[in-house]
Amino acid sequence: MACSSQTETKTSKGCCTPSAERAETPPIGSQIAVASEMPPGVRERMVPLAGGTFLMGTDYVDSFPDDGEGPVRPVIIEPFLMDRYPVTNHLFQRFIDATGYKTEAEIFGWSFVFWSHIPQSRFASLVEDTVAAAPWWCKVPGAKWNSPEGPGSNLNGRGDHPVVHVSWNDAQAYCQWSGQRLPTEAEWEYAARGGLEQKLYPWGDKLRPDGLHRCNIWQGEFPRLDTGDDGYAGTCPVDAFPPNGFGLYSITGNAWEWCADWFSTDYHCTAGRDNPVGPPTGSTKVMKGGSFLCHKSYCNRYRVAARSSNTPDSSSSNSGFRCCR
Ligand SMILES: [Cu+2]
Repeated sequence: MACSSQTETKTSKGCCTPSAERAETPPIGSQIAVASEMPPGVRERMVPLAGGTFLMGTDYVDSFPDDGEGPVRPVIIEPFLMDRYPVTNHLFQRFIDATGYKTEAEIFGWSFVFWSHIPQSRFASLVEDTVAAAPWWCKVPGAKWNSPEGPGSNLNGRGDHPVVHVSWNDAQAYCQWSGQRLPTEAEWEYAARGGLEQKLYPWGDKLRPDGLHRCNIWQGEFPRLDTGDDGYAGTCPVDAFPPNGFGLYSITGNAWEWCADWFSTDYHCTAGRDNPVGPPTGSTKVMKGGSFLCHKSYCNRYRVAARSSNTPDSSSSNSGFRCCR
C-alpha cells in the first residue's frame, strides 16, 4: 500500500498528461491583480456544497497503489462553493479580454497536442517533436488555448468546451482575476463523489449504467483509434452528460482538472484529516478527473479517487480546471 512505502514514485502512464520540462521561469501570474469580488456571472455558475466528513481515496483492486490512492480515510471538509462546470473557452476568453494575460503555452511558444487531432496533411509541418515514452503526445509550436491543434485551428463551435492548454500557473492567474481559487484535492474529491460513499464514479460503480455513457473518455484501441462511441473524440461541451448528485458536470473525463495541492503519494498517511491542503512543497501539482484520452487498458484514471500530477508550467490539449471559493 502507498502508506507503507516511503519512496515517492511518479507513475504517469501515457494517456494522462505529459510533462513539458520547460525552462525554469518564475510564475507569470503575478501580473494579474487579485480580485476581492467575483466578476458578473461567475458566482452564478457555482454550487454551494455543505461539506462534512467523507471517505477519501480507495482500496479498489484495479487502482494504482503507487499513485497514493489509498488507503481509504475519513476527511473533513468545510462548506465551500464549487464551479458547476469546468472553466470554458468562453469564460477564459473573458479573462483574457479583461487582463491581456498570456498563457505559458504562448510564452514558451508551444504545447502538447494528441497526435490524431492534428490534421494528417499538415502533421510534418506542425509537429516539432514527440514524447519518447508516449509518442502520441506531439510538441506543436503555436498550440495554445485558442488554437488547440496549433496554427490554423480555432475554437469555432467549442465555446462551451473546457479550456485546455492551460498550465497550473495559468489556472492560478485566472483565479486571481475571478476572485476564486483552485480546489484542494480533498475538496475536489468530496465534490466529485456527489454525496455517494466509496463509489468508483460520480454516479455509482458501473461505468455505463443501462449501457449509457456518462462521461467523455476513450473508446477503442488506445492510442490508435478513438471510436468516439460516447459521442466525442476530443473535448465536448461541459454539460454534455448528466451532473452528479451535487449538480456538478463534467467531473470525470473531458479534461483533467488542476488542484491546488502539491502532489505526494504518502502525504495523507501522516496528514491531519481536517481540510488537508497537501504538502508544503513538491515538484508537481495534483490533477484529478481524467480526460477524453483515459482508457481502462491504459490508466483507468477517470475514477473519482484516481490522481495524476504534472509540473505547474506544463500544458496539453487535455489539461483544464475548475475553481472554488
Ligand atoms: Cu489517463
